[in-house]
Amino acid sequence: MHFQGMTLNIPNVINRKLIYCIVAIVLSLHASAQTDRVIKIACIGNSITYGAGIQDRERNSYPAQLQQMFGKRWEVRNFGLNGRTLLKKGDYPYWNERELIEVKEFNPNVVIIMLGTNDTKPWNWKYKNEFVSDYEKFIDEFQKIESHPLIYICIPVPAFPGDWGIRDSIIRVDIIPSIKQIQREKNVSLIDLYTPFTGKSELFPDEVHPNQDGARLIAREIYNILYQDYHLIKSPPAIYPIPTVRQLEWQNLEYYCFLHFTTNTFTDKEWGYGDEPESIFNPVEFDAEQIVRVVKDAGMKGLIITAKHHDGFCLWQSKYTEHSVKNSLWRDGKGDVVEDLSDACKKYGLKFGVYLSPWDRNHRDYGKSEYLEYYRNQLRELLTNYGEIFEVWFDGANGGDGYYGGEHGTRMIDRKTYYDWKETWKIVRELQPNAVMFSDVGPDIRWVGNENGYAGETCWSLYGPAGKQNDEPAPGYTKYKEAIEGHRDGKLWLPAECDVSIRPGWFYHEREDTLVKSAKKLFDLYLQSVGRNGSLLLNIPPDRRGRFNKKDIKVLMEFKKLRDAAFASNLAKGANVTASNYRYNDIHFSPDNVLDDDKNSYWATDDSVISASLLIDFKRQITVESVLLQEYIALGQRIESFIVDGWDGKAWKILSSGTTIGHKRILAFSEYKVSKIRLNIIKSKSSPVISNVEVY
Ligand code: FUL
Repeated sequence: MHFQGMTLNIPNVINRKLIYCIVAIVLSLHASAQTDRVIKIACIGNSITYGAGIQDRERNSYPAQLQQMFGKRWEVRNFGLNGRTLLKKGDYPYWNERELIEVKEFNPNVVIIMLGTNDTKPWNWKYKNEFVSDYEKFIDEFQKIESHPLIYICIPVPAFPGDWGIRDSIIRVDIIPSIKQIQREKNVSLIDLYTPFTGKSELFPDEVHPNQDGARLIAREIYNILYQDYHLIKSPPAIYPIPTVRQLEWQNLEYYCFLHFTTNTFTDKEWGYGDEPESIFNPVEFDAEQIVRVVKDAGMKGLIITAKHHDGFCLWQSKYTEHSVKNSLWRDGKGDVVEDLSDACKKYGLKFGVYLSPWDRNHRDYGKSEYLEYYRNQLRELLTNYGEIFEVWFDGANGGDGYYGGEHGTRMIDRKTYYDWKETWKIVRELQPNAVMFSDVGPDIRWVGNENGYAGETCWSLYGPAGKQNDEPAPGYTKYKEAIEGHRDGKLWLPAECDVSIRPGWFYHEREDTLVKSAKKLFDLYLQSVGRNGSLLLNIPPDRRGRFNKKDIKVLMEFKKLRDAAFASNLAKGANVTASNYRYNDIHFSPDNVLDDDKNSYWATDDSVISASLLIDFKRQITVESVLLQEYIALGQRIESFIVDGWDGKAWKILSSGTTIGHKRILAFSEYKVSKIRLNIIKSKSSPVISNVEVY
């Protein structure tokens, strides 16, 4: 036995050491294989990328020089093709080339697109209206690739007068703004190759193609950006659809104000018929600053005014109708509610938005095609004359009885076709490219499907609205009940906005002074909207004086206090945080990132890890009653099931659980005493990416 023991023992020690050694080697190989993974860059472009006119282009084209700068841990491949256009209808569209397939087969981590120069030729640029949509579709081609590459689009280098038909003026006036628009729309990265070449015509011997030194300048610019973005390149692939930049900016607002104010305030109605005399609108004490100050003090980030409700009365000096403040008694017909509010918002640093009811019960042309022109003209006025607009609100209530210029009657419209929404939306994009548009079908944010201010416990920002008969949807014509949860596999990124009034009605009615919602009720709604990946659009109707009623103000401030108290001090600050896995063991993706104040840093796991846990150790006992979680949604919404549990000194106890997280999830529960909290991600569409965890 003794001998046996000896013989067993010696090899055991050796074995163990050997195993440790092997494990260590394997782990380090594994880690370095992950960190040293070759990063593949596909350079897509025309002759400028190809390196036309450059001596020894195999070594001196910009992709070749980029390769030299990066060295062998990167593989840069030149997919440049002479004369190619981005436009599908151009003379030599890149679209038709085998290279497009080859790029996909290459499975790049980075795609750099520099196209557009050949599109400026007159015979190509006659299709300029298709440039943006073709470019966006072109980007879609690469977003579909398995490797989910990070996509960079380039503002092309300048062209100096030459006889190729290429026009620098078009690059400047049309291509540059279009590319900037596309960048925001598709949330891809931008590389400006135009500016670095200003005044450097000597680098363009034939006036269009940069020489070897020019190619070096391009490579250097790209290198600097990619080098800075190195961790981005290694970041988790996006899971589509993802938000646009404007949607991301909107999502951060979370809580903002709706103002329902018009002749209804004076007639005591909710829906004016459209025959109200203009004179009736007379808010003698109207004070935009009083309103905006309250909104600001209440912690809201913006305000949306019913510039025109269904009755058609316009709160601004529209030149297209007489049915407006212009003919009211208020300020001798010189007042402009929209202007005063937008000025006050500017002064107090709030965002400003407009509601323009498509249905107009006053207008004689409503229901006819002429009305569309009227509606769009009004939209143009609002989007041109009142500074920056953050949101345009398109209502779904459409058609019915009304005054209609004295003709009285019922006018029904086909909600699917009448408004030709796509054309109307273009006006908003053109005049206020940063504004989000709200409706039952987006295109930027969706109605949550109820007017009670809450989203579903499961709430995806992904949504694919369907028409009532499963046909083409339209505002006022959707299976709106599905909007409360959205769709896990929805085709569009359309986050939910939860609208609700502080009173039963949207407009002010004295009889509702006793029916103002309590601060506690508003707090619950906050948890059920903002705390469930939506936003809270809270309506507070000014009264007949044109001011907020003191009852509403009181509740708003109490509600603010409740929020401030509930989220006063984040107990997770200074705690120790670890995770079951983090990406490449690279600090850029380490669990600490959930506790810093940077919402753009995050904890992410390796691609293959889709269930993982995060442990927060407070190193002392704390009393906890809510946990706030945020996904880094710029890379898509991923998590579909999770549990939060707490260590009470003896065992793990489930504190709460949920399905989706998205931009923000707040879990409120009864008090627990714990020393550790664990977030267990049970199921995720792809590797989880968490940007923030707070504990209260
Ligand atoms: C609805 C309208 O009919 C209501 O009057 C209110 O404006 C609400 C916010 O939207 O569809």
